[in-house]
Amino acid sequence: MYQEWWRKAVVYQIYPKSFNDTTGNGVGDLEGIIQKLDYLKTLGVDVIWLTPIYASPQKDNGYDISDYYSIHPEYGTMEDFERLLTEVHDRKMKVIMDIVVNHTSTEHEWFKQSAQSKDNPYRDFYIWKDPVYGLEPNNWQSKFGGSAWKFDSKTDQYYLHLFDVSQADLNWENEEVRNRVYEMMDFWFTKGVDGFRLDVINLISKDQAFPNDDGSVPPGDGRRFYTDGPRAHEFMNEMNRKVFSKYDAMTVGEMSSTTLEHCIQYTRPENKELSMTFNFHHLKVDYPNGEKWAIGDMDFFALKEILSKWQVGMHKGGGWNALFWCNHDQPRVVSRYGNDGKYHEKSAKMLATTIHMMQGTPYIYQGEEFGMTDPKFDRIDQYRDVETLNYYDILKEQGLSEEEVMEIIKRKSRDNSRTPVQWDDSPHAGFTSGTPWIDVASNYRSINAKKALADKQSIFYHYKKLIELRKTYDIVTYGDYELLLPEDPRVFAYVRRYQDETLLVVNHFFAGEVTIQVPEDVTAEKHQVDVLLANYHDPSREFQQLVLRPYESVVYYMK
Ligand code: TEU
Repeated sequence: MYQEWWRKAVVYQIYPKSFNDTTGNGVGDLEGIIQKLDYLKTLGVDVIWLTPIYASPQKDNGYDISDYYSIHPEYGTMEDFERLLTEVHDRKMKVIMDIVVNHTSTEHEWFKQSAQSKDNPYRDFYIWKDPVYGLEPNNWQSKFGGSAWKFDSKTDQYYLHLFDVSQADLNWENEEVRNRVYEMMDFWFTKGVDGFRLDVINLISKDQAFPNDDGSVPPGDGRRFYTDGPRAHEFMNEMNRKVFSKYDAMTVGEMSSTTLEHCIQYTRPENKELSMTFNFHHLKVDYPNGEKWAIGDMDFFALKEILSKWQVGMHKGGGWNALFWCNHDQPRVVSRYGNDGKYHEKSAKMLATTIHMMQGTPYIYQGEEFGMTDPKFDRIDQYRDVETLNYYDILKEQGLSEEEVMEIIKRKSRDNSRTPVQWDDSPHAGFTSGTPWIDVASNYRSINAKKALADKQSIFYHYKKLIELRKTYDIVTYGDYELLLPEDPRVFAYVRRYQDETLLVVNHFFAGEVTIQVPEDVTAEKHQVDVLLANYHDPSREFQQLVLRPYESVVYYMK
């Protein structure tokens, strides 16, 4: 049994820009995080993940880094960061940094040098290609829309950018690039950080033939030539050997469009690569035909099947999951797979239980712990995200009306999760004394942290309890997993088993009432039955035949 500290940890993700502003400039800052550490301690989380706080032109809110060694001035100074680290450590929590090494900002000194001339020593730090018949080197598409290649007339070549045009992909074939990255990671570990969240790290190794993606109908966007690419595991292993293995580090890789097999390889301790991986398959079950920028219903069977496949597969393969519903790129889960109206509180708690009682390390995204919802902005001028603004144009060009486009954006935009944290019911939700960089959601008077803290029945205390259960019961960390009632169209039920203990977790994902029949072998020969957690005050104890109310969720412990 593996005992690394991060297997029992719960992580809290902070998007600094929207967390807490103490200067009145409308943008969150490091001091603002320091002031909320006691709040996080009350919640009970172990690790804080900071999305990028490095110097950046902020075209993609910090995922476009121009200097890995300095703090973005709007957030504070290096001294502020060091103070933050100390304050976190004093409270027996840890900090992981978000590191973006698939690409840098085009304002990074490396890129500026690289763009100077073909014989500049930094030329080979990035991926430059000649035009083919006067056009792009291949048909690969940027994840933010349009071609992944940008022509630079200064040297008559194209550079690759899988994301925004201001985010140029680094050339990982170049050993010098890799060593510079490892050196930079050492710098942060030496400062005292406890690990990294590695942005789109499974995209760093590209097929060096850079083939056109025309093998399928319609043609692909190129991802099959760089996702979990030819040298991805080799690079991860090298990074581990040269950096991570020297520290008691926690590392989580963000894996775009990956597979179970690859994630097992990335995270099996024997392979010496990463601690755990994020994947996104369970967050695409409401994409019609795989299309993000279209509206579809949640496919509940697919949701159960995908999460279960990863639970069973990672456990069997010796890998480790990062568990999450929300992050800064996803709409709020309560608005998406739950109900942000009448059943707001019930469904938020039910969703939390569903994911937190699984095997893996759970992540909570700021505001999720008291049920923040999508803001449902109606006007395009309320949105800030580069991807959203690109797709506004793309969808318009496809002939959709303003109303149709806004309906899609309202449901899909990454800004849904980027509105300021709703701390209280004062102006701007207590986030800032100035004008926030993005509007506060209009429901902040009814949904905010202050109100949640004052009510022992709130969503906040449900999350706190889930964290405590993980600390108290080893089965939550180590138990295996079996999906129950796979054919049930409304209930997500599973069992965890560990030594002589069993957890039965039942989650009703819809309104109305439903009766389920719990298979007899689950309860056979169990003498003690306790309810560990529920979102109604009187959960049924007659659980052979269980009647579940709207969005009802119960965790039973049996021995
Ligand atoms: O995201 C990677 C990624 O592929 C997404 O989740 C992305 O937002 C989605 O494909 C868009 O539809 C990471 C970061 O989390 C994201 O914020 C950055 O914009 C991106 O990398 C580039 O660094």
